[in-house]
Amino acid sequence: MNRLAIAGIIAIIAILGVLMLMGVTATPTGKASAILGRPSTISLPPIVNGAQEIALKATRYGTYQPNYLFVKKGIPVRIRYSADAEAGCGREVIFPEFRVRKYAPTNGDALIEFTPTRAGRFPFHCSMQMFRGTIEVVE
Ligand SMILES: [Cu+2]
Repeated sequence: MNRLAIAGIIAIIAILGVLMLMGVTATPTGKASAILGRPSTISLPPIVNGAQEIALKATRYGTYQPNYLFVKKGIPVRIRYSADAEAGCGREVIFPEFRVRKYAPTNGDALIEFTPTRAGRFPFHCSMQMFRGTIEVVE
């Protein structure tokens, strides 16, 4: 092997090392990471009547509030889903991983219920993927 090839391999290993330190390839842990929009600390929702209860809202600004959710694997999740009057297409939310598609009513909440069975980060979004969020299931 010539020197150039060896230098190239060393550079690749160094880049991979940096990416790992940044958490780019990390699996869910409590550590800070470079995942876009991911809070650096995991905060799990309170358990109400046996389910992890979360209030999720589609805002008039084109965002879900909050847009990053943590839940624990194996415990039912109950999301109370609402939307601002001007939320437009964000009134609808889809969680592909959990086969959920719901519309927030004009007044009050839609109930979304599922039990996460595997750890990982899963997207949720409106039908056109303009409103976006992530639900992270931790062990
Ligand atoms: Cu949309």
